[in-house]
Amino acid sequence: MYDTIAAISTPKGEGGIGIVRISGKDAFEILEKIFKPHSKKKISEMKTFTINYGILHNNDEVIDEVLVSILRAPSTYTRENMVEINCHGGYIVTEKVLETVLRYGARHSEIGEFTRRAFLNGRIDLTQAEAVLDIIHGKTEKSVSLSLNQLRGDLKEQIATLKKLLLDVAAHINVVLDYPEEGIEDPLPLNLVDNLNFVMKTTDLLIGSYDKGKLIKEGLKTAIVGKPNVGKSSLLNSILREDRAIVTHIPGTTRDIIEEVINLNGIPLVLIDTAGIRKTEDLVEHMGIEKSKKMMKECELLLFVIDGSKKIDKEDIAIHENIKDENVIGIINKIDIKEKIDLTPLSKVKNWIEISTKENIGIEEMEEKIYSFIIREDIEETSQKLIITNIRHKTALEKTKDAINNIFETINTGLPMDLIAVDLKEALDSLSEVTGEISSEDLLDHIFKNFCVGK
Ligand SMILES: Nc1nc2c(ncn2[C@@H]2O[C@H](COP(=O)(O)OP(=O)(O)OP(=O)(O)O)[C@@H](O)[C@H]2O)c(=O)[nH]1
Ligand SMILES: [Mg+2]
Repeated sequence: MYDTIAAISTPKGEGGIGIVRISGKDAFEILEKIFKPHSKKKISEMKTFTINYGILHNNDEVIDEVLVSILRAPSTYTRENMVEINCHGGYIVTEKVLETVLRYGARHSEIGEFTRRAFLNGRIDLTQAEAVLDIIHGKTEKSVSLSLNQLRGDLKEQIATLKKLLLDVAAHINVVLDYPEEGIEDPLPLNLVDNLNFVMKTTDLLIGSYDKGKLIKEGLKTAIVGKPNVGKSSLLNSILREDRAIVTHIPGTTRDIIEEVINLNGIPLVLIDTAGIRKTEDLVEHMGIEKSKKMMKECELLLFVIDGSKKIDKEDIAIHENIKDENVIGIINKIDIKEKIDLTPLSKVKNWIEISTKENIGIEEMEEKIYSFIIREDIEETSQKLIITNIRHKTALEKTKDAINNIFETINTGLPMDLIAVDLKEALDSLSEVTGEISSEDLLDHIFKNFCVGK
Protein backbone atom coordinates (compact mmCIF):
# COMPACT_ATOMS: atom_id res chain seq x y z
CA MET A 1 0.00 0.00 0.00
CA TYR A 2 1.36 3.36 -1.00
CA ASP A 3 0.40 6.86 0.15
CA THR A 4 -2.12 8.94 -1.75
CA ILE A 5 -0.92 11.06 -4.65
CA ALA A 6 -2.55 13.73 -6.78
CA ALA A 7 -1.74 15.85 -9.82
CA ILE A 8 -3.24 17.81 -12.67
CA SER A 9 -3.32 15.39 -15.59
CA THR A 10 -4.33 17.77 -18.36
CA PRO A 11 -1.84 20.17 -20.02
CA LYS A 12 -1.31 23.52 -18.35
CA GLY A 13 -3.30 26.28 -19.99
CA GLU A 14 -6.81 27.32 -20.80
CA GLY A 15 -9.18 24.61 -22.00
CA GLY A 16 -12.70 23.27 -21.79
CA ILE A 17 -11.95 21.00 -18.86
CA GLY A 18 -9.06 20.24 -16.53
CA ILE A 19 -8.61 16.91 -14.77
CA VAL A 20 -7.15 16.41 -11.32
CA ARG A 21 -6.30 12.82 -10.56
CA ILE A 22 -6.00 11.15 -7.16
CA SER A 23 -4.69 7.65 -6.48
CA GLY A 24 -4.07 5.76 -3.24
CA LYS A 25 -5.63 4.42 -0.08
CA ASP A 26 -7.11 7.73 1.12
CA ALA A 27 -8.48 8.88 -2.24
CA PHE A 28 -12.14 8.47 -1.21
CA GLU A 29 -11.68 9.84 2.35
CA ILE A 30 -10.15 12.99 0.90
CA LEU A 31 -12.95 13.31 -1.63
CA GLU A 32 -15.60 12.88 1.08
CA LYS A 33 -14.28 16.03 2.78
CA ILE A 34 -14.24 18.29 -0.29
CA PHE A 35 -17.05 17.11 -2.55
CA LYS A 36 -20.78 17.79 -2.12
CA PRO A 37 -22.57 15.58 -4.67
CA HIS A 38 -25.88 16.77 -6.06
CA SER A 39 -27.30 13.29 -5.33
CA LYS A 40 -26.43 13.72 -1.59
CA LYS A 41 -24.94 10.19 -1.69
CA LYS A 42 -21.95 9.22 0.41
CA ILE A 43 -18.82 8.35 -1.57
CA SER A 44 -19.06 4.79 -0.23
CA GLU A 45 -22.50 4.49 -1.86
CA MET A 46 -21.26 5.55 -5.26
CA LYS A 47 -20.69 2.72 -7.69
CA THR A 48 -17.32 2.25 -9.36
CA PHE A 49 -16.96 3.73 -12.85
CA THR A 50 -19.68 6.30 -12.24
CA ILE A 51 -19.49 10.01 -12.85
CA ASN A 52 -21.01 12.19 -10.17
CA TYR A 53 -22.00 15.82 -10.44
CA GLY A 54 -21.55 18.27 -7.55
CA ILE A 55 -19.65 21.09 -5.89
CA LEU A 56 -16.00 21.00 -4.89
CA HIS A 57 -15.42 23.07 -1.79
CA ASN A 58 -12.95 23.96 0.91
CA ASN A 59 -15.23 24.38 3.97
CA ASP A 60 -17.42 27.34 3.00
CA GLU A 61 -15.52 28.30 -0.09
CA VAL A 62 -16.88 26.96 -3.38
CA ILE A 63 -13.96 26.00 -5.61
CA ASP A 64 -15.78 24.79 -8.72
CA GLU A 65 -18.69 22.87 -10.16
CA VAL A 66 -17.28 19.48 -11.06
CA LEU A 67 -17.87 15.96 -12.38
CA VAL A 68 -16.14 13.31 -10.33
CA SER A 69 -15.29 9.82 -11.55
CA ILE A 70 -15.15 7.12 -8.89
CA LEU A 71 -12.79 4.30 -9.79
CA ARG A 72 -12.48 1.51 -7.26
CA ALA A 73 -9.47 -0.78 -6.93
CA PRO A 74 -8.35 -3.06 -8.42
CA SER A 75 -9.75 -2.31 -11.88
CA THR A 76 -8.09 1.08 -12.26
CA TYR A 77 -5.04 2.51 -13.99
CA THR A 78 -2.89 2.15 -10.87
CA ARG A 79 -4.84 -0.74 -9.32
CA GLU A 80 -5.54 1.59 -6.38
CA ASN A 81 -8.65 3.55 -5.52
CA MET A 82 -8.73 6.48 -7.90
CA VAL A 83 -10.68 9.69 -8.32
CA GLU A 84 -10.73 11.93 -11.35
CA ILE A 85 -12.12 15.40 -10.86
CA ASN A 86 -13.25 17.09 -14.06
CA CYS A 87 -13.26 20.81 -13.36
CA HIS A 88 -13.24 23.89 -15.57
CA GLY A 89 -10.02 24.18 -17.56
CA GLY A 90 -7.77 27.12 -16.82
CA TYR A 91 -4.68 27.88 -14.79
CA ILE A 92 -6.44 29.11 -11.66
CA VAL A 93 -9.31 26.65 -11.23
CA THR A 94 -7.31 23.46 -11.82
CA GLU A 95 -4.55 24.70 -9.51
CA LYS A 96 -7.11 25.48 -6.80
CA VAL A 97 -8.75 22.07 -7.11
CA LEU A 98 -5.36 20.41 -6.78
CA GLU A 99 -4.44 22.64 -3.84
CA THR A 100 -7.61 21.61 -2.02
CA VAL A 101 -6.93 17.93 -2.61
CA LEU A 102 -3.39 18.37 -1.29
CA ARG A 103 -4.62 20.34 1.74
CA TYR A 104 -6.80 17.39 2.79
CA GLY A 105 -3.96 14.91 2.77
CA ALA A 106 -2.73 13.91 -0.69
CA ARG A 107 0.87 14.33 -1.76
CA HIS A 108 1.77 15.93 -5.09
CA SER A 109 2.80 13.08 -7.39
CA GLU A 110 6.18 12.81 -8.98
CA ILE A 111 6.60 12.70 -12.73
CA GLY A 112 5.16 9.45 -14.10
CA GLU A 113 4.21 8.21 -10.65
CA PHE A 114 0.73 6.97 -11.62
CA THR A 115 2.19 4.76 -14.34
CA ARG A 116 5.00 3.72 -12.03
CA ARG A 117 2.38 2.48 -9.58
CA ALA A 118 0.57 0.64 -12.36
CA PHE A 119 3.89 -1.15 -12.93
CA LEU A 120 4.76 -1.69 -9.25
CA ASN A 121 1.25 -2.98 -8.56
CA GLY A 122 1.64 -5.46 -11.40
CA ARG A 123 -1.04 -4.17 -13.74
CA ILE A 124 1.39 -3.59 -16.58
CA ASP A 125 4.96 -4.65 -17.21
CA LEU A 126 7.79 -2.31 -18.07
CA THR A 127 7.35 -2.64 -21.84
CA GLN A 128 3.75 -1.48 -21.43
CA ALA A 129 4.77 1.44 -19.21
CA GLU A 130 7.26 2.45 -21.88
CA ALA A 131 4.53 2.13 -24.50
CA VAL A 132 2.41 4.64 -22.57
CA LEU A 133 5.26 7.12 -22.80
CA ASP A 134 5.76 6.42 -26.50
CA ILE A 135 2.06 6.97 -27.19
CA ILE A 136 2.19 10.36 -25.50
CA HIS A 137 5.30 11.36 -27.43
CA GLY A 138 4.28 9.68 -30.69
CA LYS A 139 4.94 11.85 -33.74
CA THR A 140 3.07 9.88 -36.39
CA GLU A 141 0.10 7.50 -36.56
CA LYS A 142 2.40 4.64 -37.46
CA SER A 143 4.57 5.08 -34.40
CA VAL A 144 1.54 5.35 -32.14
CA SER A 145 0.11 2.17 -33.64
CA LEU A 146 3.36 0.29 -32.83
CA SER A 147 3.22 1.61 -29.27
CA LEU A 148 -0.43 0.55 -28.95
CA ASN A 149 0.56 -3.02 -29.88
CA GLN A 150 3.18 -2.88 -27.18
CA LEU A 151 0.71 -1.50 -24.66
CA ARG A 152 -1.70 -4.30 -25.53
CA GLY A 153 1.04 -6.65 -24.35
CA ASP A 154 2.38 -8.12 -27.59
CA LEU A 155 6.00 -7.85 -26.51
CA LYS A 156 5.21 -8.92 -22.97
CA GLU A 157 3.53 -12.10 -24.27
CA GLN A 158 6.34 -12.85 -26.66
CA ILE A 159 8.87 -12.61 -23.84
CA ALA A 160 6.70 -14.83 -21.64
CA THR A 161 6.66 -17.48 -24.39
CA LEU A 162 10.43 -17.39 -24.69
CA LYS A 163 10.87 -17.67 -20.94
CA LYS A 164 8.57 -20.65 -20.78
CA LEU A 165 10.64 -22.45 -23.42
CA LEU A 166 13.87 -21.73 -21.55
CA LEU A 167 12.37 -22.82 -18.22
CA ASP A 168 11.59 -26.22 -19.77
CA VAL A 169 15.25 -26.53 -20.70
CA ALA A 170 16.33 -25.40 -17.24
CA ALA A 171 14.09 -27.98 -15.57
CA HIS A 172 15.72 -30.75 -17.57
CA ILE A 173 19.25 -29.52 -16.87
CA ASN A 174 18.50 -29.36 -13.16
CA VAL A 175 17.37 -32.98 -13.12
CA VAL A 176 20.51 -34.04 -14.94
CA LEU A 177 22.71 -32.09 -12.55
CA ASP A 178 20.86 -33.11 -9.38
CA TYR A 179 20.61 -36.83 -10.14
CA PRO A 180 23.84 -37.82 -11.86
CA GLU A 181 23.24 -41.41 -10.71
CA GLU A 182 20.31 -41.65 -13.14
CA GLY A 183 22.97 -41.57 -15.83
CA ILE A 184 21.06 -39.47 -18.34
CA GLU A 185 23.31 -39.68 -21.37
CA ASP A 186 21.86 -37.19 -23.76
CA PRO A 187 22.50 -33.73 -22.31
CA LEU A 188 19.64 -32.19 -24.25
CA PRO A 189 16.80 -34.05 -25.98
CA LEU A 190 15.90 -32.78 -29.44
CA ASN A 191 12.69 -31.02 -28.45
CA LEU A 192 14.66 -28.90 -25.97
CA VAL A 193 17.26 -28.08 -28.60
CA ASP A 194 14.29 -26.90 -30.67
CA ASN A 195 13.29 -24.66 -27.77
CA LEU A 196 16.72 -23.05 -27.81
CA ASN A 197 16.61 -22.66 -31.57
CA PHE A 198 13.25 -20.98 -31.39
CA VAL A 199 14.44 -18.52 -28.73
CA MET A 200 17.51 -17.81 -30.81
CA LYS A 201 15.51 -17.18 -33.98
CA THR A 202 12.95 -14.97 -32.26
CA THR A 203 15.46 -12.81 -30.39
CA ASP A 204 17.34 -12.43 -33.65
CA LEU A 205 14.20 -11.21 -35.44
CA LEU A 206 13.36 -8.82 -32.63
CA ILE A 207 16.88 -7.38 -32.54
CA GLY A 208 16.77 -7.06 -36.32
CA SER A 209 13.50 -5.13 -36.15
CA TYR A 210 14.99 -2.39 -34.00
CA ASP A 211 16.39 -0.24 -36.80
CA LYS A 212 12.99 -0.09 -38.42
CA GLY A 213 11.30 0.52 -35.10
CA LYS A 214 13.64 3.36 -34.30
CA LEU A 215 13.04 4.88 -37.72
CA ILE A 216 9.28 4.81 -37.24
CA LYS A 217 9.49 6.13 -33.70
CA GLU A 218 12.23 8.72 -33.89
CA GLY A 219 12.43 9.42 -37.58
CA LEU A 220 15.48 10.45 -39.49
CA LYS A 221 17.61 13.53 -39.06
CA THR A 222 18.00 14.92 -42.55
CA ALA A 223 20.23 17.85 -43.49
CA ILE A 224 19.79 19.91 -46.64
CA VAL A 225 23.31 20.87 -47.70
CA GLY A 226 24.93 22.57 -50.67
CA LYS A 227 26.76 25.72 -51.65
CA PRO A 228 25.02 29.11 -51.24
CA ASN A 229 22.08 30.05 -53.42
CA VAL A 230 21.30 26.62 -54.88
CA GLY A 231 17.81 26.66 -53.33
CA LYS A 232 18.17 24.77 -50.04
CA SER A 233 15.77 27.01 -48.15
CA SER A 234 13.39 26.98 -51.12
CA LEU A 235 13.49 23.17 -50.94
CA LEU A 236 12.62 23.20 -47.25
CA ASN A 237 9.72 25.55 -47.92
CA SER A 238 8.46 23.36 -50.77
CA ILE A 239 8.40 20.24 -48.61
CA LEU A 240 6.74 22.12 -45.75
CA ARG A 241 4.39 23.83 -48.18
CA GLU A 242 4.87 27.12 -46.35
CA ASP A 243 7.31 30.02 -46.35
CA ARG A 244 9.28 28.90 -43.34
CA ALA A 245 12.84 29.92 -44.24
CA ILE A 246 13.94 33.21 -45.79
CA VAL A 247 14.76 32.90 -49.49
CA THR A 248 16.64 35.60 -51.41
CA HIS A 249 18.81 35.80 -54.49
CA ILE A 250 21.72 36.81 -52.23
CA PRO A 251 24.16 33.95 -51.59
CA GLY A 252 24.65 33.42 -47.86
CA THR A 253 21.06 34.13 -46.85
CA THR A 254 20.67 31.32 -44.32
CA ARG A 255 22.98 31.81 -41.38
CA ASP A 256 21.58 29.52 -38.72
CA ILE A 257 20.15 26.03 -38.59
CA ILE A 258 16.39 25.76 -39.23
CA GLU A 259 14.72 22.57 -38.06
CA GLU A 260 11.21 21.30 -38.84
CA VAL A 261 9.56 17.88 -38.57
CA ILE A 262 7.48 16.57 -41.45
CA ASN A 263 5.47 13.38 -41.67
CA LEU A 264 6.66 11.40 -44.68
CA ASN A 265 4.14 8.53 -45.06
CA GLY A 266 4.33 7.90 -41.34
CA ILE A 267 8.07 8.44 -40.91
CA PRO A 268 8.94 11.61 -39.00
CA LEU A 269 11.59 13.37 -41.03
CA VAL A 270 13.50 15.97 -39.06
CA LEU A 271 14.48 18.37 -41.85
CA ILE A 272 17.35 20.75 -41.25
CA ASP A 273 18.08 23.67 -43.54
CA THR A 274 21.69 24.79 -43.28
CA ALA A 275 23.87 27.71 -44.35
CA GLY A 276 25.37 27.30 -47.82
CA ILE A 277 28.96 26.11 -47.50
CA ARG A 278 31.69 28.29 -49.08
CA LYS A 279 34.83 30.21 -48.09
CA THR A 280 33.86 33.49 -46.48
CA GLU A 281 35.31 36.37 -44.47
CA ASP A 282 31.96 37.13 -42.87
CA LEU A 283 32.09 36.05 -39.22
CA VAL A 284 28.39 35.24 -38.79
CA GLU A 285 28.20 33.36 -42.08
CA HIS A 286 31.36 31.48 -41.12
CA MET A 287 29.77 30.33 -37.86
CA GLY A 288 26.71 29.15 -39.79
CA ILE A 289 28.93 27.20 -42.16
CA GLU A 290 30.68 25.48 -39.25
CA LYS A 291 27.26 24.38 -38.02
CA SER A 292 26.41 23.07 -41.49
CA LYS A 293 29.57 20.98 -41.53
CA LYS A 294 28.75 19.60 -38.11
CA MET A 295 25.25 18.72 -39.36
CA MET A 296 26.75 16.91 -42.34
CA LYS A 297 28.47 14.60 -39.86
CA GLU A 298 25.59 14.23 -37.42
CA CYS A 299 22.65 13.68 -39.74
CA GLU A 300 21.55 10.26 -40.89
CA LEU A 301 20.52 11.45 -44.34
CA LEU A 302 21.84 14.25 -46.57
CA LEU A 303 19.98 16.01 -49.31
CA PHE A 304 22.84 17.43 -51.37
CA VAL A 305 21.44 20.26 -53.49
CA ILE A 306 23.12 21.62 -56.61
CA ASP A 307 22.04 24.35 -59.00
CA GLY A 308 20.89 22.70 -62.22
CA SER A 309 21.16 25.96 -64.15
CA LYS A 310 24.92 26.23 -63.70
CA LYS A 311 27.94 24.04 -64.31
CA ILE A 312 29.34 22.20 -61.32
CA ASP A 313 32.12 24.21 -59.69
CA LYS A 314 34.83 23.96 -57.06
CA GLU A 315 32.40 24.70 -54.23
CA ASP A 316 30.12 21.79 -55.15
CA ILE A 317 33.14 19.53 -55.40
CA ALA A 318 34.48 20.66 -52.00
CA ILE A 319 31.18 19.74 -50.33
CA HIS A 320 31.08 16.47 -52.23
CA GLU A 321 34.48 15.58 -50.79
CA ASN A 322 33.10 15.92 -47.28
CA ILE A 323 30.29 13.45 -47.89
CA LYS A 324 31.12 10.38 -45.84
CA ASP A 325 28.73 7.55 -46.50
CA GLU A 326 26.03 6.19 -48.70
CA ASN A 327 23.18 8.05 -47.09
CA VAL A 328 22.95 10.88 -49.56
CA ILE A 329 20.44 11.87 -52.20
CA GLY A 330 21.44 14.38 -54.85
CA ILE A 331 18.93 17.09 -55.73
CA ILE A 332 19.34 19.00 -58.99
CA ASN A 333 17.29 22.16 -58.48
CA LYS A 334 16.25 24.92 -60.89
CA ILE A 335 15.55 22.59 -63.81
CA ASP A 336 13.19 25.28 -65.13
CA ILE A 337 16.34 26.97 -66.42
CA LYS A 338 18.15 23.74 -67.01
CA GLU A 339 21.72 23.54 -68.23
CA LYS A 340 23.29 20.30 -69.43
CA ILE A 341 25.50 19.44 -66.52
CA ASP A 342 28.07 16.73 -66.14
CA LEU A 343 27.67 14.88 -62.84
CA THR A 344 30.88 12.84 -63.07
CA PRO A 345 32.81 14.90 -60.49
CA LEU A 346 30.11 14.11 -57.92
CA SER A 347 30.41 10.36 -58.26
CA LYS A 348 29.77 9.52 -54.59
CA VAL A 349 26.12 10.39 -55.09
CA LYS A 350 24.32 7.49 -56.73
CA ASN A 351 20.75 8.81 -56.67
CA TRP A 352 19.81 12.05 -58.38
CA ILE A 353 16.44 13.74 -58.47
CA GLU A 354 15.56 16.71 -60.67
CA ILE A 355 13.27 19.41 -59.32
CA SER A 356 12.31 23.04 -59.57
CA THR A 357 11.10 24.58 -56.33
CA LYS A 358 10.15 27.71 -58.23
CA GLU A 359 7.87 25.97 -60.75
CA ASN A 360 6.94 23.22 -58.28
CA ILE A 361 8.22 20.46 -60.55
CA GLY A 362 9.16 17.05 -59.16
CA ILE A 363 8.50 17.79 -55.47
CA GLU A 364 6.11 14.90 -54.86
CA GLU A 365 8.28 12.50 -56.86
CA MET A 366 11.21 13.64 -54.74
CA GLU A 367 9.30 12.89 -51.54
CA GLU A 368 8.42 9.42 -52.80
CA LYS A 369 12.04 8.77 -53.68
CA ILE A 370 13.24 9.94 -50.29
CA TYR A 371 10.70 7.64 -48.68
CA SER A 372 11.71 4.57 -50.68
CA PHE A 373 15.36 5.43 -50.15
CA ILE A 374 15.04 5.40 -46.36
CA ILE A 375 12.70 2.45 -46.15
CA ARG A 376 14.52 0.26 -48.66
CA GLU A 377 12.07 -2.54 -48.03
CA ASP A 378 8.36 -2.73 -47.60
CA ILE A 379 7.54 -1.40 -44.18
CA GLU A 380 3.81 -1.96 -44.65
CA GLU A 381 4.41 -5.67 -44.80
CA THR A 382 6.55 -5.82 -41.67
CA SER A 383 4.48 -3.41 -39.60
CA GLN A 384 2.12 -6.27 -38.73
CA LYS A 385 4.85 -8.24 -37.02
CA LEU A 386 6.37 -7.47 -33.68
CA ILE A 387 8.81 -4.57 -33.92
CA ILE A 388 10.88 -3.30 -31.03
CA THR A 389 11.50 0.43 -30.81
CA ASN A 390 13.48 0.70 -27.62
CA ILE A 391 17.26 0.44 -27.30
CA ARG A 392 16.87 -0.96 -23.79
CA HIS A 393 14.96 -3.93 -25.17
CA LYS A 394 17.51 -4.44 -27.91
CA THR A 395 20.44 -4.46 -25.48
CA ALA A 396 18.76 -6.96 -23.18
CA LEU A 397 17.80 -9.24 -26.08
CA GLU A 398 21.37 -9.19 -27.32
CA LYS A 399 22.41 -10.55 -23.95
CA THR A 400 19.81 -13.32 -24.32
CA LYS A 401 21.14 -14.17 -27.74
CA ASP A 402 24.75 -14.28 -26.52
CA ALA A 403 23.79 -16.58 -23.67
CA ILE A 404 21.98 -18.99 -26.02
CA ASN A 405 25.01 -18.94 -28.32
CA ASN A 406 27.18 -19.94 -25.37
CA ILE A 407 24.84 -22.83 -24.59
CA PHE A 408 25.15 -24.16 -28.13
CA GLU A 409 28.90 -23.88 -27.86
CA THR A 410 28.90 -25.80 -24.59
CA ILE A 411 26.83 -28.56 -26.19
CA ASN A 412 28.94 -28.72 -29.33
CA THR A 413 32.26 -28.85 -27.51
CA GLY A 414 31.06 -31.24 -24.81
CA LEU A 415 31.84 -28.91 -21.94
CA PRO A 416 30.33 -29.61 -18.49
CA MET A 417 26.57 -29.23 -18.10
CA ASP A 418 26.67 -26.76 -15.24
CA LEU A 419 27.89 -24.16 -17.73
CA ILE A 420 24.57 -24.52 -19.52
CA ALA A 421 22.76 -23.79 -16.27
CA VAL A 422 24.74 -20.57 -15.83
CA ASP A 423 23.99 -19.36 -19.35
CA LEU A 424 20.35 -20.34 -19.07
CA LYS A 425 20.04 -18.16 -16.00
CA GLU A 426 21.69 -15.30 -17.87
CA ALA A 427 19.26 -15.75 -20.77
CA LEU A 428 16.25 -15.81 -18.46
CA ASP A 429 17.48 -12.81 -16.48
CA SER A 430 18.00 -10.70 -19.58
CA LEU A 431 14.46 -11.53 -20.75
CA SER A 432 13.21 -10.50 -17.31
CA GLU A 433 15.03 -7.20 -17.73
CA VAL A 434 12.93 -6.44 -20.81
CA THR A 435 9.66 -6.83 -18.94
CA GLY A 436 11.03 -5.28 -15.75
CA GLU A 437 10.67 -8.35 -13.53
CA ILE A 438 14.31 -7.62 -12.84
CA SER A 439 14.86 -3.89 -12.55
CA SER A 440 16.71 -1.38 -10.41
CA GLU A 441 15.45 1.84 -8.84
CA ASP A 442 17.87 3.72 -11.07
CA LEU A 443 16.43 2.17 -14.18
CA LEU A 444 12.87 2.97 -13.11
CA ASP A 445 13.85 6.55 -12.28
CA HIS A 446 15.45 6.83 -15.68
CA ILE A 447 12.37 5.57 -17.51
CA PHE A 448 9.73 7.45 -15.55
CA LYS A 449 11.50 10.79 -15.52
CA ASN A 450 10.48 11.22 -19.16
CA PHE A 451 6.78 11.07 -18.36
CA CYS A 452 4.49 14.00 -17.61
CA VAL A 453 3.18 14.86 -14.18
CA GLY A 454 -0.23 13.32 -13.74
CA LYS A 455 0.45 10.28 -15.98
N1 LIG B 1 14.78 29.61 -61.39
C1 LIG B 1 14.74 29.08 -60.18
N2 LIG B 1 15.17 29.77 -59.11
C2 LIG B 1 15.13 29.19 -57.90
C3 LIG B 1 14.65 27.88 -57.72
N3 LIG B 1 14.76 27.55 -56.40
C4 LIG B 1 15.28 28.64 -55.78
N4 LIG B 1 15.51 29.63 -56.68
C5 LIG B 1 16.06 30.94 -56.39
O1 LIG B 1 17.40 30.80 -55.96
C6 LIG B 1 17.72 31.80 -55.01
C7 LIG B 1 18.31 31.19 -53.77
O2 LIG B 1 17.36 30.41 -53.09
P1 LIG B 1 17.50 29.98 -51.58
O3 LIG B 1 16.45 28.98 -51.30
O4 LIG B 1 17.59 31.17 -50.70
O5 LIG B 1 18.92 29.28 -51.65
P2 LIG B 1 19.80 28.69 -50.46
O6 LIG B 1 20.50 27.50 -50.98
O7 LIG B 1 18.98 28.52 -49.23
O8 LIG B 1 20.86 29.84 -50.22
P3 LIG B 1 21.73 30.20 -48.92
O9 LIG B 1 20.80 30.24 -47.76
O10 LIG B 1 22.29 31.51 -49.25
O11 LIG B 1 22.78 29.16 -48.78
C8 LIG B 1 16.43 32.56 -54.75
O12 LIG B 1 16.45 33.75 -55.53
C9 LIG B 1 15.36 31.63 -55.25
O13 LIG B 1 14.20 32.30 -55.69
C10 LIG B 1 14.19 27.16 -58.88
O14 LIG B 1 13.75 26.02 -58.83
N5 LIG B 1 14.26 27.82 -60.06
MG1 LIG C 1 19.09 29.30 -47.39
